[in-house]
Amino acid sequence: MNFYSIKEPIRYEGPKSESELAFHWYNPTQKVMGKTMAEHLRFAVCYWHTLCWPGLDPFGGDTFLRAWHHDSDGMHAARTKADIMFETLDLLGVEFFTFHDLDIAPEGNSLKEFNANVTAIAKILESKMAKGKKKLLWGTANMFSNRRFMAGAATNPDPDVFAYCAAQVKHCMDVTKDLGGENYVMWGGREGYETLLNTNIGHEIEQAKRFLSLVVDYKHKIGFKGPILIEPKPQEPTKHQYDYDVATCYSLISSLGLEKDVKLNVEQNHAILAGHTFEHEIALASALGIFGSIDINRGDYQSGWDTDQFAMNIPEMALAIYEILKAGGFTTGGMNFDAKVRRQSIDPDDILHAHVASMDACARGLLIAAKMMEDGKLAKLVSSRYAKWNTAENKAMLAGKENLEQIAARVLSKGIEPQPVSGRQEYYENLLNSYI
Ligand code: XLS
Ligand code: NI
Ligand code: NI
Repeated sequence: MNFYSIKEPIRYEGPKSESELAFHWYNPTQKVMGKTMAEHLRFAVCYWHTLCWPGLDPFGGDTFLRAWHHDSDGMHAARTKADIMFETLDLLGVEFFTFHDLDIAPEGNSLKEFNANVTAIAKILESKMAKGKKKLLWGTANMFSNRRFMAGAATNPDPDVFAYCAAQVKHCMDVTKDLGGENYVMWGGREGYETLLNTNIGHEIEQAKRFLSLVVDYKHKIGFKGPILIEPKPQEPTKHQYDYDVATCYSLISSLGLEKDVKLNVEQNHAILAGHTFEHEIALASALGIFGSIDINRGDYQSGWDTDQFAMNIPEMALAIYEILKAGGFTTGGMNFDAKVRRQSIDPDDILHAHVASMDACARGLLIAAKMMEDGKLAKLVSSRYAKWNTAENKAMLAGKENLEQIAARVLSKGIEPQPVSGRQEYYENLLNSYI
């Protein structure tokens, strides 16, 4: 039984095509700066928004009425979801997918049962992946839905919850490795607090650090090659989350000296919730040497929560992809669609339209960003802004070859008086528009 109305994979037909369900810009085999679009963009379909979310909001329930949400046999529902995930990947021509353990299999009545369920479904996924030439971008453990996590996962005041999380993550890492997952993600939605009145922040941070160290040790123990990716988010569901943004995560990672093993999964919606732009977060992660992957979506600029809409804003994509190209492109990372159709988009095909539209927007962003790279005007302007740092004297200053006193003496003896130079913001902005 097919879930969608079409059976043949959606094709690239070019910008002039009037087909509703075709790629107009995303042409997987088209070469851009020496790589194909598919190699650049590395799209992944996520399990949770695509197959698990039933369309509810705080004021209303299930609008999608998908059969498997009402299936009393949890393992049967899990097999249905697996079938539909691979149907989706095939129709879209997408190579990767992502999941939480709880997305792919039912919890059962104990961790033992949950692990067995996850393992059984992973076996099914494994054979579907081999048959369809599909790959796992990353796996992750859901440590936020069950009520046991209401006061936190690894940062819960109760050490039994910490230990339970260790056991759950161990199993999810094993499964991710068995499926050839390219990364392992940790998003700490409950790692934070609701009120300081009942919270010992120092203790909770110590717990978070211990947990991350345990995970990295285990990654080495099992020979998991990919990085651990932390996904920063400032709030929601918790009022204040410890993995607030890229800068905050860097301080956690670098305090443990784990910059080689732990990178970041940057999400657009989380970036804007933290008061940043998406491109800021990508650029900063890259500058700090911890850029890993992205969750591609779009937050609403008026709402203060994670609306997880499909990314459609082409100039915004261009700026984000420009930063990714500057960073050298993805290695193990990719673009995971952490995005859901709106709850009024109740037709199965809406899921296809959403992905196709967003993949086209990303492809256009890529083409624009590649023009910016190849033209090189922006990069040249920026490097000329910093050109004075290339003199021997200034290089030495940056390298720490002079102390504060020596610098002060040099300024006074040479009579150095800085001459302000225009930042030319409007010129830069116009230059950006010329590529779009
Ligand atoms: C929630 C997060 C979540 C992670 C995976 O806001 O984006 O979906 O990507 O746990
Ligand atoms: Ni996400
Ligand atoms: Ni999110």
